[in-house]
Amino acid sequence: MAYTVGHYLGDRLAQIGLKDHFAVAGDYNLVLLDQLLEIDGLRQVYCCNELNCGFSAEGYARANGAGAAVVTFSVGALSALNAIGGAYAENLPVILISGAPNSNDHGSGHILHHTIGTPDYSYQLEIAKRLTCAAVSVTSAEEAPALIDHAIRTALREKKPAYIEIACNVAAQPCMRPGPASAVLAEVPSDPASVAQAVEALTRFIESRKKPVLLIGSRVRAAGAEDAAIRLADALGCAVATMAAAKGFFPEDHPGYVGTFWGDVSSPGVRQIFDWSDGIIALAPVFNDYSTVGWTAWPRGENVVVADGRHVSVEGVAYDDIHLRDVLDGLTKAWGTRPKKDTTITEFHRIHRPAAPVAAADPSAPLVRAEMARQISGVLTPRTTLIAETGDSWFNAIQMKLPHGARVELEMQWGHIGWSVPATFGYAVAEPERRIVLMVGDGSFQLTAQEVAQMVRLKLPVLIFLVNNRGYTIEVQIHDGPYNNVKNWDYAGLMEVFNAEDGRGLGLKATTGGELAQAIEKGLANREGPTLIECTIDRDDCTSDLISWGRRVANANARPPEER
Ligand code: TPU
Ligand code: MG
Repeated sequence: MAYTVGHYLGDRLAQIGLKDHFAVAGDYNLVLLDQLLEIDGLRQVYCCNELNCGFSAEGYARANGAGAAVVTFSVGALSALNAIGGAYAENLPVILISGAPNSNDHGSGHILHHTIGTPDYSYQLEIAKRLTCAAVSVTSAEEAPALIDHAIRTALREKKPAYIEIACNVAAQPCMRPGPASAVLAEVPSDPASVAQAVEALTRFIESRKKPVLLIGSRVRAAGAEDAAIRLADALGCAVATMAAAKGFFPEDHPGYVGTFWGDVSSPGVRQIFDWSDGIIALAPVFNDYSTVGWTAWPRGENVVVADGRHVSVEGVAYDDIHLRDVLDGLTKAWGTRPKKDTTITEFHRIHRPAAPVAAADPSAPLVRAEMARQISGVLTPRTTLIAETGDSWFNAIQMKLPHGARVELEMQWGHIGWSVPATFGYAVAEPERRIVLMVGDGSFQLTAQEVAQMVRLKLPVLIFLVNNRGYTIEVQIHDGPYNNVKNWDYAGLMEVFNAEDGRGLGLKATTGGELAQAIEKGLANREGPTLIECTIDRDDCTSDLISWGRRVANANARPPEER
């Protein structure tokens, strides 16, 4: 059997650790899909539409380190590109692979189906260039290896998505075989001089401060610096907080961990410690309007050091070409056995009294948000990943105390409602051994609901908490109007539709605490498919954090144009 361009691509995907790729079929990619099916150890997983396909690959990348989605030209790829924008925003190497017109048609003046009706097919590549770190068009077998490798290598190095389009008549053309995986996996090492000087500068900075704190940002995972941050926290002994979007990126049972720093909606006591601190070391943060609570809590100035994945600046000097983890490990080593900088954790324990556990509600009383959140946090184990959708689900998830090893996935930078359903599907495909729990609002669910059918198809025992509060409550808090009401659905009833003749998904309704507890029990026992529990709560029953945060974000949105 001839070795083909499609085989080359498939083997490279397998070499970088993919066991699955997500796909929606179309005539521009059918031959390519045939080639990919022939790769040992690389499963083809299907999605209902290309937006979901992109988000599934994004969720897969969260669990697995990288993901891939294969779609058809234009009608497919343009939908998937929204999810690719999300992967860019969220720092995830997702490879979008699109079938493309026959190489003979490029530049021929022919008008093809599925295109915008002009003979120039370059528009998709041009759009993809803006949303990826590398975008290539493969129109001959000879150039395929170099182009495919460039896209994959760049995505892995930069932790950003890449785009590969392959002309439909080239996918099955004979091709060279790939060499060792290191050609696409090898990282560019840190510049040792830059690391050494950054470590020196940071050591001086910390020595000169009495009350340092560590702030863990959402890019710390992409930087591969989560473990190095723990080692540094051990060495310094100071207080450590996570930013909202970095929930779960630092162990919450660590002795230095104080909670979420998020301005006015920080965990109790955390804002005070940050206000008191004279040295904030922010590791791979993203300071945007959401994370700064409408620009009301933006750590900056001379008491703040901001370190990014490949760059650190300390007191006006930029240290480039570093890996954050190398700098953190260098700093940990340099700190050695010097006295701990633990004033901030000591003070935190003085001002903060742990709250009493929330008492269970009367099991027959109508379900309220607090009871729902209490019961959901009860299903978290060290092997759980909680995926929380845009909406009050964010705030509920962020307030939960995570057992060691539990993870949370949020999409706070892109914030596409509906992301979580396909992302959960992708995550569950990658991590069948973990307990996967999704918390999603009714409004968000309506965008991408059909992907639950793929969980049914693959018998994934995902636990879905569908919060039916009859609308876009997060938007109600930011700016209300009739556009925030949604048509009610029989969400639990949908499971029958998705099951059809052979599925084992379970759809349950909870209108009281007692019903919710029973539904959770049934859901945990169902290993043959997803369980969707529709939790009915009042339209304005939300966290107080959502209300405070929403008001501040609305204020930031409402700033009048400045006079020039
Ligand atoms: O818990 P809750 O009610 O806040 O969540 P739900 O019901 O999922 O409502 C989410 C409401 C929402 C909207 C409509 N949050 N952000 N948006 C704006 C928005 C619109 N379209 C996309 C693709 N993403 C968005 N974030
Ligand atoms: Mg809602």
